[in-house]
Amino acid sequence: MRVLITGVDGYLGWPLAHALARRGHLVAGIDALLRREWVAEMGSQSATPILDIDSRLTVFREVHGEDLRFVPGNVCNYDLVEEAIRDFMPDCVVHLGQMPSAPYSMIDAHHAVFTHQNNIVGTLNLLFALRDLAPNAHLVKLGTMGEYGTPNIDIPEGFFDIEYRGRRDRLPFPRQPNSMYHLTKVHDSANIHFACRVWGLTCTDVMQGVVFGTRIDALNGDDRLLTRFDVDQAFGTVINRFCAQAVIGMALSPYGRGHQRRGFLSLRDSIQCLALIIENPPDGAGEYRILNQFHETFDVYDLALVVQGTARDMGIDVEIKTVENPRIEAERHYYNPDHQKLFDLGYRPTRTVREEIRETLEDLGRFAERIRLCRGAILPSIRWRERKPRPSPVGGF
Ligand code: USQ
Repeated sequence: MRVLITGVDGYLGWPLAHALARRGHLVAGIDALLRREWVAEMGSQSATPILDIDSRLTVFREVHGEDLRFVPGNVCNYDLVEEAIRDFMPDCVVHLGQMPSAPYSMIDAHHAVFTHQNNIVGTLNLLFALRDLAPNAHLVKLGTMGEYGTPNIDIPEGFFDIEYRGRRDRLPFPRQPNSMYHLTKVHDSANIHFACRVWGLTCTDVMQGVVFGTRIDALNGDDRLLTRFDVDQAFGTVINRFCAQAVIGMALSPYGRGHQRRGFLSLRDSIQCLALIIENPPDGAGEYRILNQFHETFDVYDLALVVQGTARDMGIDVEIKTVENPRIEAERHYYNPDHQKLFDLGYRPTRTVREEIRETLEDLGRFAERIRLCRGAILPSIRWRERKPRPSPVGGF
């Protein structure tokens, strides 16, 4: 299969490219390398030492005997998207090329507007280019479980049956996201649904939970293939941040009461699921398929306890200290989302969360010095209701 990955330089994009090449697919990628700049703007760097993009491409060829066809540039540039699709004629486009951080989108008006423009325009460009040039290609779009928010009822996979004033219908489940970033994904979902209904495009919108971990098997323990691993307040996700805090002896930081519940899956399982989705497109043209992609749900404080216990088994003693919650979110709530469709496609979780946390701690131990350099970027200063106390212009805005 010919697979085009937008955001191929990112946390998910880079390992996905390797995994797909190993499964015999031909891979192309687009990236503007903005993630590297955003993390630097937060005063941080990837805890894992990652190669620059030219070296990455050279190593890719060496490992797979095949080029990763790389287009440097931004999916917000329509001409670039059109040319990439015309040149490569993908069977599948995996759209990961977005700004993925809730806190970054909440810094101030500039960052919120930038996030909306960047994420929504990029998706629109892809939808139009697919309509006009490759209408039979399958778009796999990375959405987020955060689109749904935390309603006090079960969460289905995208749609639910509803009876209202004596009439019945199957409708999109309500979305109540908790950040400007998560809102962009909601707007994307509406645009993608429209493109399926009106233009007959075939899309899978992946409501992914919080991803964590350092490894996938296709990286084979070769450090040149490592994917990035962020630990700062904006781009580090919660388990990754707890693991990074543990290896430098910094207290783990659940926000508020710490009983926020989310769906989690390891990097390795995220890649496994994306590969399954790519290789098993929806049956019919015009289908808009939504999958909830996570392994297990956890309470943030319980995760801190798992990281603390696992670290202790490895001889690292670390405290847990809750910090004032910088976000506006429910800190104790009902949370019961469905996630059956991926299991029906063949998803088999590879490790328990505890095993995966142990491997992450082992891997990060080697990079403790790099994490120490980011120490000042770890605790939260971006608040949902106040402007961050420093003017911060966004690249390209
Ligand atoms: N949290 C803490 N302590 C920390 C960091 C986070 O308690 O040090 C809490 C947050 O308040 C939140 C939960 O952990 O309740 C998850 O936060 P997160 O930063 O790990 O994840 P989130 O902001 O929700 O975003 C991440 C990815 C995003 C993806 C999303 C999936 O950055 O791209 O869309 O996970 S989900 O959370 O299911 O919406």
